[in-house]
Amino acid sequence: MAKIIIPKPWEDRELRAVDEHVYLNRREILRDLAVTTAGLMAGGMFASCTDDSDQVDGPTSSIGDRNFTFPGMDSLYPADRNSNYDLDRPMSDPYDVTHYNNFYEFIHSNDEDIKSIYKYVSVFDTRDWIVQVAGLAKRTGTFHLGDLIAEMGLEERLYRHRCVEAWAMAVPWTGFPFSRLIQFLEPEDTVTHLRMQTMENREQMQGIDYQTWWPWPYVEALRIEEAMNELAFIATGLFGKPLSKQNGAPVRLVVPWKYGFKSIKSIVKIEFLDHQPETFWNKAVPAEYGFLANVDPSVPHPRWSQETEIMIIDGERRATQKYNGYGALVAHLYE
Ligand SMILES: Nc1nc2c(c(=O)[nH]1)N[C@H]1C(S)=C(S)[C@@H](COP(=O)(O)O)O[C@H]1N2
Ligand SMILES: [Mo]
Repeated sequence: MAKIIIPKPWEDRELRAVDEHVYLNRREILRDLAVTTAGLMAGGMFASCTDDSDQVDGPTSSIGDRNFTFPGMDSLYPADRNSNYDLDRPMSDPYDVTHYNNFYEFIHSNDEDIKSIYKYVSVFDTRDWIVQVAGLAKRTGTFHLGDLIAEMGLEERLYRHRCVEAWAMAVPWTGFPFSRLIQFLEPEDTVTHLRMQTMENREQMQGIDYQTWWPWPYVEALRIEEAMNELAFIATGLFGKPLSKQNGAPVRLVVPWKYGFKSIKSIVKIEFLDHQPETFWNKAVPAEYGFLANVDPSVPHPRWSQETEIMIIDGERRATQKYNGYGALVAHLYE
């Protein structure tokens, strides 16, 4: 967010568009992983990462490194695809989606950029994940994420992703509609906003101590009507498997009509409010990151145009679409 990083064309990898069904071909993924894992092992970065090649048929086989689990989780992945949410572009390559990330909690040196976050997440402990629910709702308290997932059920959706820094992807998320969770928690009529907060663990997230100038913890918020919109999605999985840590394991928000920074990762707290709360980027740099942050080609970022976006998959530039192409579903929220 603080700096714009224009992706260079990949030099070390074959440029190829991935057909939307290719990721289900586990042999293909395994081939990609073998290369990745070998590189990581050689660099000694994933000291705690075991060779998972013998588990490749189960959802615990790794696109990235993860450890969240609960009884029965394996049977939930891959979830059935909800075909109401289709793409106008090829799905991004699993390698790109798990190696080109924004997760500031894990950036701990000036030299690091978003292409190296995956190297620093292995210490992130996502076992026994608890989500705290607070504020103006009937069901508040602490919930085991596994219990919530079992209660909500899972489906897969293909969504476009557009970072405020102008890079874009197309990602198959697994999860459930935010509205289903909100209804389950029974908010009071006076609720106007939902506030969400990321894990703040200074030992595991070295970026927090390194970047002392940011207002930790990472916080985002939506208006209640936005959170209830059918597109707002709580993701627990990616490419038919549980989320990898660098993508916000074990549970994150996905709001594809807004710039990526609204889609908060690794959520530990959800709060129902009757006012608009402060949010991380809006508080840190209000002139650059608005509260709503709806994708809009006609509103430039103060330091760059938003008229086009760059597909990470191949470096292709495309015209940015208002509401990231989801206007038919969300434009009425802003009339
Ligand atoms: N907690 C937290 N959530 C976050 C971020 C972050 O730095 N910390 N980065 C955001 C930004 S700017 C983007 S573009 C997306 C990136 O998600 P991805 O890495 O899964 O593509 O996560 C968003 N959620
Ligand atoms: Mo972003």
